[in-house]
Amino acid sequence: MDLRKLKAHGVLLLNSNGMDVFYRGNSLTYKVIGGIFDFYFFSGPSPLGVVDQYTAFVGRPAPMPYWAFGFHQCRWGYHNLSVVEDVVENYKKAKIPLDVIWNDDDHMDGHKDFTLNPTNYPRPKLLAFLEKIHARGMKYIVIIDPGIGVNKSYGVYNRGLANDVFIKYEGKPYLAQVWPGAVNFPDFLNPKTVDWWVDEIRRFLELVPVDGLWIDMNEASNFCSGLCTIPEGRICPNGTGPGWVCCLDCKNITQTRWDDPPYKINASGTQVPIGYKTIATSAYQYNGVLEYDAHSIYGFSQSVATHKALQGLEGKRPFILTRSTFVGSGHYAAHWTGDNKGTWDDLKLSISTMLNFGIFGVPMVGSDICGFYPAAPPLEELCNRWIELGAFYPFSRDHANFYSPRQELYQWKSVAESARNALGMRYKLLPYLYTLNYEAHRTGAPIARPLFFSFPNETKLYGLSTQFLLGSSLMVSPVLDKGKTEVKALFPPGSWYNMFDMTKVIVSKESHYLSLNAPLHVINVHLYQNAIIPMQQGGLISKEARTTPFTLVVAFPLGATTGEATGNLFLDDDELPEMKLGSGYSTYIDFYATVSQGTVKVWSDVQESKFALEKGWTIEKVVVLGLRGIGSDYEVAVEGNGVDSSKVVFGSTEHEYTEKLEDGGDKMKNVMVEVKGLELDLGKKFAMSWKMGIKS
Ligand code: MIG
Repeated sequence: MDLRKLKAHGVLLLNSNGMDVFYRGNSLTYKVIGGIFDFYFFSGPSPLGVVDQYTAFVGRPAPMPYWAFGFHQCRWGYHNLSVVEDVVENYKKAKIPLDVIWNDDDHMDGHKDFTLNPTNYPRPKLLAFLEKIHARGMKYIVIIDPGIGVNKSYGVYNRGLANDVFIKYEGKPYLAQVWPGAVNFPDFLNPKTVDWWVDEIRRFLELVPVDGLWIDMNEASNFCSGLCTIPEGRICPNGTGPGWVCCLDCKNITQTRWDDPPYKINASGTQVPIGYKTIATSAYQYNGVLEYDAHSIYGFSQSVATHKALQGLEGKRPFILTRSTFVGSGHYAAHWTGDNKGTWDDLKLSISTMLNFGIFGVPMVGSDICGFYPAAPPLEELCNRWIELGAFYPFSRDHANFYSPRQELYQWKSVAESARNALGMRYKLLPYLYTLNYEAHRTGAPIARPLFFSFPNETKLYGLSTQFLLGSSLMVSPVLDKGKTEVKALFPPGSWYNMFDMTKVIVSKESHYLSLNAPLHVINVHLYQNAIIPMQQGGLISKEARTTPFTLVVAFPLGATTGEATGNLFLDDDELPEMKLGSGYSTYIDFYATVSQGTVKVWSDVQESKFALEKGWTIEKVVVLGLRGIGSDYEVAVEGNGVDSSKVVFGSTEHEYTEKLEDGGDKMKNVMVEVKGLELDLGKKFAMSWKMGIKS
């Protein structure tokens, strides 16, 4: 996407060959080593227009289940089930939200996909554990790698061989090495392979009722390079050295132009062959497709096959997390940004990477919170700041390497407090995040967006990668530097309300930086004017949080005597494969508010009320920000439903500006009106109004 002279457009070269891409600010150069020049231009002219046009073409972002927006805890090295149980218990004890617990390959038997280690993860105990956490609404996800262990006593491999599902080299399955030792790679372009894969996942779900699958190493990553054979008389891996050292007998393949093309792309640097530590580029996939041509879609093809399996077998909305992506991957899977480091630099980088993937049509994205590779300790301060930022990644997961010190959020008192604070806000905002997922699915709009998406005319914002928006109206301004208790944040013009203390507001006349207070436990999140945000009470598991009453937060421009605000809310049964209206299990609500001639009105319009009414959701509170004067004489009317006015409490409070105002402005008060004690049926239209009397 390119944004210049206030207009955005997009360019796609749909090509799965190796390439270098150079963007030099005003030119884009592709150096492509094969395939065809299949170019597409998306005319925008707004950033949202570009992603809408782009995702209409490559596939709309996948709908995610509600719980996927909860918090996830993972690590490599949960040696046995007791450790996992302990982690879940500790989250509960520390009162830190947790929806999903993950296993890396520790649950596997000899690193083999779809197996359980009988000693460390005995099936009956694992099933009992899953029954327990499922009853609470929690979920469980495990990893799988594409490499299938070459092992005559391994059913997955034997059935794969029998069905001829693997990528070939000179007529034989191409031999590589990953964690199980020698492996073959399934050829997901082959329909037979897809059938076999669906069947293996079916078998696995019978073994363990997992709620999603994590597909790793699918670039594909290979510990060896070239043409390999299993060494005779030697055990590989022999169990003493680290498992990632190549122990097969391999020779380089250099004679072909597919392995040694004249132009060296910057794959793993330009000094190594393009087949380095992956599938040899002169191998063949289904129907005579050369690996040289198909290399970039290996992970994509695995996402498609895995999605087919989960959707078809369970009839449920799949959750898949993939490391390797290609054009269109967002239609099938979520993405994490791979093996980052526990450093302040990688904390910063996570923002631009996340924002890019939003633009690529993969809006469900996040980085390993607190970092995957351990950096020089201490981690404590960094981990505080990382959860404060990571609590607002669309996909929010703490994950660590096998060799890292433990870094679950409860490991430090300070991190636990920051986590309760930041994730506490996330869990109140779940209905907003989920509605953004619906919008992403409908229109490609990223969940986390660069600021220029909402303010394309503000050229100052174009290069900003230290703050971002959730949807069009929530701005997150994290601390990204060690030892800082302030954050310099850019504020586009308008009124911005602090989400943690709504009496605080920043009014900006033109985009400029302000210094915000940000002590260790504070993350700055601001709500923009003209918006209505649906919130709930939060909780420790999204399933519970989802049943609590709603609050609507309405933000007008500060002190406006005429103004309007809008917002929306999408609700559905998140187990349904599709996310859409018309299913009988979904509701869509528009919220509106106006202030004009001293009268404030707030109302809703409901499409397909049945689902929301069945669920019994209510609105308990309406908060209106930015008004002038003191409110009185409220009136609430709900279509077909009375309001017990004896329970309703109407109040308005005046607040001084507490945040710094750089460009002066008149010292107007921020009046906040709260209408509490409501029991409005969310599924029914309502309308309320009151008068504002300006005190002189
Ligand atoms: O060679 O499964 O990016 O998240 O913990 C490492 C072990 C393989 C790489 C993934 C990482 C995961 C790790 N995997």
